[in-house]
Amino acid sequence: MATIRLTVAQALVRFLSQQYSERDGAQQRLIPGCFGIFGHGNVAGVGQALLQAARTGEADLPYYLARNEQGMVHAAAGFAKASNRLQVLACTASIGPGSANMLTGAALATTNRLPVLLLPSDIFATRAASPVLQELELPSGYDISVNDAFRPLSRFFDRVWRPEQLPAALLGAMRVLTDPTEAGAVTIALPQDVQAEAHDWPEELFAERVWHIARPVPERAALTRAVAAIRSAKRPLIVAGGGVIYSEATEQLRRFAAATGIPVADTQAGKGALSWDHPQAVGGVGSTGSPVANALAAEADVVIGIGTRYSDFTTASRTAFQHPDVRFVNLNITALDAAKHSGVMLVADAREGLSALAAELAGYRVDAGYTAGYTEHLTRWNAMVDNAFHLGHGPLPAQTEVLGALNETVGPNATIVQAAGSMPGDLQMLWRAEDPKQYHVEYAFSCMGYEIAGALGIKLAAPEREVYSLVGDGSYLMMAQEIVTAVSEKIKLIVILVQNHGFASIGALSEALGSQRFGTNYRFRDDETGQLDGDILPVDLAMNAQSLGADVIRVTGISEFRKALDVARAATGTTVIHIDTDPVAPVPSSESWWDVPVSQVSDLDSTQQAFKTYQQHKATQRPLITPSTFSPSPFSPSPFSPSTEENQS
Ligand SMILES: Cc1ncc(C[n+]2csc(CCOP(=O)(O)OP(=O)(O)O)c2C)c(N)n1
Ligand SMILES: [Mg+2]
Repeated sequence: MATIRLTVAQALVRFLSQQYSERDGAQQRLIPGCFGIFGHGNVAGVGQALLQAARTGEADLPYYLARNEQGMVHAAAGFAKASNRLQVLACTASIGPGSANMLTGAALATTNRLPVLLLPSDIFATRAASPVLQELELPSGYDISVNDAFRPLSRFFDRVWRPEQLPAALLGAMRVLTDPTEAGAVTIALPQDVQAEAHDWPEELFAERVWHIARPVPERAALTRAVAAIRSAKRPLIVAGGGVIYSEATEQLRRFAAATGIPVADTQAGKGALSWDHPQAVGGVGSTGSPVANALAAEADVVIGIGTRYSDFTTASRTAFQHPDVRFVNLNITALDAAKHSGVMLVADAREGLSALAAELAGYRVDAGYTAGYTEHLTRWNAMVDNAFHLGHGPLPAQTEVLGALNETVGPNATIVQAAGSMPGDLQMLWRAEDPKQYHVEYAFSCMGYEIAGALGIKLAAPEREVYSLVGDGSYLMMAQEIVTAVSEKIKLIVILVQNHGFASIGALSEALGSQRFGTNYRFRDDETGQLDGDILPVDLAMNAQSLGADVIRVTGISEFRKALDVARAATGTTVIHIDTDPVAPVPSSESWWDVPVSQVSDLDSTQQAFKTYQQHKATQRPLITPSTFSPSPFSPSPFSPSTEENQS
């Protein structure tokens, strides 16, 4: 057997550069790059291997220097989401704090079902110099390091204590990264001495490998059950989630909707699965959805969830679906999601599942009266969105006007990025997505700080798109440093920094829950009240962005904002547009709810009042655990004529 002598890190880099993914016959590099920050844990191991690859060309793995390890994992997650989980970035970090900084990113990736490859460095396998700088050193076990904290956050975790373990670790990691039912963080911890250790590797470890991204087809009996359920429906509603977009099933969704007449609501991850102006697109469903979708959800007898994880925002904390006999049909690639709300489980790829359902549902169509009802509601709602986009609010503009000005000018070949604060809600309710890749809101982990770092990864995945990072002042303060990475890599971003001096979102939530906006404003501590309700702080985030190397445009109103957008679009580098908005400007109501528990006892009148309201909503919450059993209707022929073979078995 021919062997090649390389270090573990050199073998890792060479292996990664030979991995490809393939779906529908299209093949691409699985891992086209590596983010990293070096320290003593990886500088001479993975760092040396990346240098050698760049200098000699013996392996191809471009390296991007990030400014914060959490930020680089966010960038990798943004990259994976933008590439429909067909491509993945690796992230190398030093031991201790460098690796621990990746934990939040790992949790975000796994929660969002996005593949990222994390390579935290680890303590000496030989323990020759223990405790090494930044070693946790637990008395209960010397083999425990901070990297064990990745275990519950990762879909695959391995630690390479010996070089011989590397091939199995790598092959296991690639399998999980390319399995859409597993999508999440994949972690291989690399002890710092092992990274530099030489070994004779079998040559075939470095052979080109193509990982097929599966499109599982639905089980025949499950399809029969799903079809029976849908045929029984008088008021069905589709909830389109991120799985529709990752599966590139948007055309199949459009055809399925057109053939059946079933209206389509979407989730944060699914927005754009059906273009907003399609007559059956009824907008977001749930806590921050459109009142049209929520009115349909309230009366739906069969909810068809496609590629959705049914988060509490989607179900309005299980108050959205109020039909006494509501049942669910869940087309999902994972059984975890397909089983939710005791639904009829259709475990399959969204595209395959939709095609199969469409074929079996021939002849089924909702009543014209059902369609007419929501069409009229949609017209009224669209007028309300137009109004929110052109509010003429003053003296400071409303955030909805900023979003409107952007929505009306971006075009389909742009991606807007958001994650936390008041914007995700406004966006889900109001944004008119005309392309499946136009709307990128990370709302599974809703992590402040994702906005700019995630945008960087999206731009790497889709350089042809204009990428707009929408970031609140709170989120900007958590994580703005990847602007520097964008500047140094000459990656163009347009950052829209919405300054409202604190947490508009949590402030409004706090007020609604009787907590009087306590501790949600960025203000001086007032000498008299002792609270953070003094003057506005002398903090200049525009100047901060400028200091990081971005071009900065300050605007004071919507017409200036529109002009600044034109300037930013014409620019070749990263531009930050800074705009002040009114944190308490009016926003249309979703006519929905979100379960955030309120103190059951309190000395405060505001809390007591809020608790009464809370109890009223709580009474409408449903467990959604009724078994979904459907027998095929006697009036519609069974969708299959069973084969003789099946009859015999
Ligand atoms: C990392 C992280 N910490 C805390 C939260 C809880 N949280 C959600 S929104 C928010 C405030 C966001 O402020 P900003 O970015 O200014 O947006 P605004 O609410 O003003 O629109 C906080 C603290 C979070 N989502 N993520
Ligand atoms: Mg804010």
